[in-house]
Amino acid sequence: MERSLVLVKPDGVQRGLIGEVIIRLERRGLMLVAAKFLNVSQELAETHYAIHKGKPFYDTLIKYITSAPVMAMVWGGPNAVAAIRQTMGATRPTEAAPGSVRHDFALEIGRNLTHASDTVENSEKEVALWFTPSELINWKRETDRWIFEQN
Ligand code: DAT
Ligand code: MG
Repeated sequence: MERSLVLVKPDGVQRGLIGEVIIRLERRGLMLVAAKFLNVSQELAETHYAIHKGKPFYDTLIKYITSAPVMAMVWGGPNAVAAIRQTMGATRPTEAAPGSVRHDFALEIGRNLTHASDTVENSEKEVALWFTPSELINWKRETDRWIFEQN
């Protein structure tokens, strides 16, 4: 099953939007695979955002993600990476599709509420960075056959 790391970043937690993010992913039919609430260490933040090192927004991005707790989750399902990116919306909230989380709840790129893996390759790396194998729950839902064409 394809999986994606999803973070409700500090602004989403502070604004009480953890439930809003979860309800949208649940309603879409995606499956929760893992979840934990944590303060992000400097080291984890730097590894997670290593691809952005050297960019003008890098330092403020690291400060933002380490500034307060985040809700880290793994969600799975068919085409989970693309589906979740779509549900979250484009990086810049003013370019995010109406109905997406970033459109509906955010205004600024530096306060865009969530993170979701951008490719299947990166999703596997991110899942392994944030969670141990034993934290990933492999389970079946009674409704799977009504949501997944193949299961
Ligand atoms: P995404 O979070 O949609 O995967 P990204 O990986 O390109 O976006 O960037 C990571 C985060 O960095 C993004 O959520 C917000 C911030 N960011 C990206 N581009 C930025 C920019 N041009 N100015 C300020 N912050 C930016
Ligand atoms: Mg990204």
